[in-house]
Amino acid sequence: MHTDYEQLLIQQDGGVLTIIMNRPEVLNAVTETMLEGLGESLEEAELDTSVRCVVLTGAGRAFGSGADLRQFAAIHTSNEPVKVSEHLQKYHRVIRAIRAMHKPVIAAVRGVAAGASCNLALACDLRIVADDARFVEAFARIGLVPDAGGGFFLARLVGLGKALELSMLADEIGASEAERLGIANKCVPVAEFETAVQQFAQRLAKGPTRTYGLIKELMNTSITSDLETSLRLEGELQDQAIMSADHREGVAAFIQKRQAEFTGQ
Ligand code: T3D
Repeated sequence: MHTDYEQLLIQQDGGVLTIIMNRPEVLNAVTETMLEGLGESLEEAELDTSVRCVVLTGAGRAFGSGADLRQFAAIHTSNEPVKVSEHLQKYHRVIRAIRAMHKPVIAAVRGVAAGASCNLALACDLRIVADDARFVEAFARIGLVPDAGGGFFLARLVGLGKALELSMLADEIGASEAERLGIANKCVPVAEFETAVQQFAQRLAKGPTRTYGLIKELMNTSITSDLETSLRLEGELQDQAIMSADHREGVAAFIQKRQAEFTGQ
């Protein structure tokens, strides 16, 4: 893995690759440089067979404060029309890489996750949060619509009514509310956060990785398809899963009354 990025720290421990957004002085506000690094490192992680789980997190006291508003302010000093949709392609590359990755991607959220940073967390497969975590769809506070995938993932995670409320009022929700709404999969005390994230990620990294990729494909497809499509796809994917070494290992471990040792194949 290439680990030399200007605004990211990349660490690998066994099968767990941790990508840390690293601008703690501005609560990891997102820039083009950061997005390019995220896109590139996530695409590399997909190809690297030694990586079996990815953790996305922020350096310091926050996950991320959304788009860098100082860069926005600089854009608005000129009266030229701003075509932000082209710039958003950089977020979309990151979101596609997360969703298409054939291995689990966890957002580890401590402190605030605002605006585009909040929505990058929502695009991940699972979210483990510290009890000081705060989520805020901050866009409407500055007259913007939710971007960075928020229009897709938020409504699917919390339902349409709640998604509209969170987007229009742009109020913060805390960790326990995020857990109640299904945004957070697991909430832990801040003092235990780093250990809990690593335990959670290492557990996933020792799982049947190839099957996890198929599970992602099934669930990704289910949110935009009908029953018949999903039933057909589950058959196709199960044909692949049943031929995997990890399926054979899982059955053998059950019969031999021992813990399964998955290789990810
Ligand atoms: O890129 C695109 O075109 C796509 C569009 C994306 C749109 C968005 O993401 S819109 C949402 C943008 N984000 C926001 O509106 C959030 C702005 N920040 C805040 O409201 C607050 O900072 C927080 C609620 C996130 C955290 O509050 P708090 O009190 O914990 O921290 P703070 O003191 O406000 O922030 C600490 C420092 O980070 C501070 O710098 P200073 O004064 O110590 O030098 C603050 O200015 C800086 N900071 C925080 N957020 C941003 C930021 N600097 C640049 N951009 C930010 N988004």
